[in-house]
Amino acid sequence: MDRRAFMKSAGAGMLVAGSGLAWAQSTTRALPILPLTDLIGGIEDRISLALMPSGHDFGTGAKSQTFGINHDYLGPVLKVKQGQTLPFDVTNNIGDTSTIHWHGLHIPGDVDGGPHQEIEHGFKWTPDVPIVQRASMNWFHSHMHGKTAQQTYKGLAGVLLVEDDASLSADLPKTYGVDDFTLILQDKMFDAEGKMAYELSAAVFEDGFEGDTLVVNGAIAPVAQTVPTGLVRLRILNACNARFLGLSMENGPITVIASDGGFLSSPVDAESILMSPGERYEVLVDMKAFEANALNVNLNGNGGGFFANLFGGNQTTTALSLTRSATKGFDGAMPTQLANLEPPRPDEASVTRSFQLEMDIGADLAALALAWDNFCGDAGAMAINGQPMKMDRIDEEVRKGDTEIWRISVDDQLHPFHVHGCSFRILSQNGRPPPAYAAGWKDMVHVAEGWSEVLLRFDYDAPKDAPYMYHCHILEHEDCGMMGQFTVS
Ligand SMILES: [Cu+2]
Repeated sequence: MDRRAFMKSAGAGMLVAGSGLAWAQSTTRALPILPLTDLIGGIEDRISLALMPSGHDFGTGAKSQTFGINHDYLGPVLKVKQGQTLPFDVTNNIGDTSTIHWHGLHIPGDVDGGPHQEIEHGFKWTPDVPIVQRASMNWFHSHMHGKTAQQTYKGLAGVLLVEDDASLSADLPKTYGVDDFTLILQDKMFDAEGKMAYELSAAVFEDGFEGDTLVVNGAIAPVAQTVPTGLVRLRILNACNARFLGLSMENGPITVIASDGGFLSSPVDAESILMSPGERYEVLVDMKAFEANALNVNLNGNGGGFFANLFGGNQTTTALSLTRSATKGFDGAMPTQLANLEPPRPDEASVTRSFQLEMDIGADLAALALAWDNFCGDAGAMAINGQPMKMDRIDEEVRKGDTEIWRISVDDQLHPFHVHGCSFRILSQNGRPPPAYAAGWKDMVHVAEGWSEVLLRFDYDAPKDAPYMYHCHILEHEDCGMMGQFTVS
């Protein structure tokens, strides 16, 4: 084993051996339905999002110290419509500076909520966010440079569902909490008292922080829900800091209807799907076909290491079990056509850029872990194209309206790459065509051996003082400097 393979294995081993597997899987809890703020009918007041410290019981019987947005852990599900402008009042009372980034939205840099739109403790940020894009599942989370991992893990995240005329009239399940569910999947570590834990070490910097316990909407899995007989829609977000999740159904294939940026052209049946941190997929479950079904999650979607396998790390966990009731629900059939999705046109690209993600640029990660209070500081331990993220350096300048190809490569393990300000199409993922479920609109791409290529276009301004970001979505890597900045004009 080389050094990195050993670090990876040792890290996984410590996590599994030193932890509370006992918290998991012993009880089935009810699926928490995240509170919905439905703004489809119109927006009368400013939309308040209050970031605050709180306490939350994930199901261990103990209250963990958390952050929440209007709630004790995570935020509301906001449902909005294409054409609206969202007047946000984001107030920060967490005791530290933060930001809220709208992940997936096609919006100008000055309202994007990246590291340059800091909200100091006790202050309010009031962006007017235009919703221009098609129906899609987006989310919002802390993007505070150096502290994104810690703040998002503690609960600064929520979901933003964009609908449009087509999605609102589509023959799909859309009764929230009845046949249409939003699921936020996360992995957590709990200490012996059942309190959520987060600690950085050299190994954690290498892999990103991985917990051993799957949590769904803030409750330890498995969770259960009774549903009507008919089609059921699951809108799923992987909000883990670092874990790739392998998703499958207990019975039958997993049927994917939408990816990060919108509907696929038609439903795609897969045996399993691999979901990186930051990715969203929408899935339909046919509850006429089976009396009961379950969404299963392999916590080692990216394979795990030697110790992970040794300690039973390659386990598949039930995330959500569904039982049908006698109630008649959404009566439509499985759709055959969802959207008009043209094949990507790489011949339209006028610029190609290359990005090399780098884990090891010589920093002492163990010293870094000791130096800070469980965040990455500004030490620049990781890089893209040899440069760790610097707030005052612009790395790329993009011309508005140009179509470009971005080619991303890595020096070792699997990383999820995210670009702000657009949705893109994947031309190749690790040198191969993307799986059919990832061939539609995306803002995340997996990068391992070989390279991945995406086709993108930026239509909004991002000036020097409010640039967009591109970065690894393993949050500890991002915090450590695996991020760059670009302007659009
Ligand atoms: Cu990474």
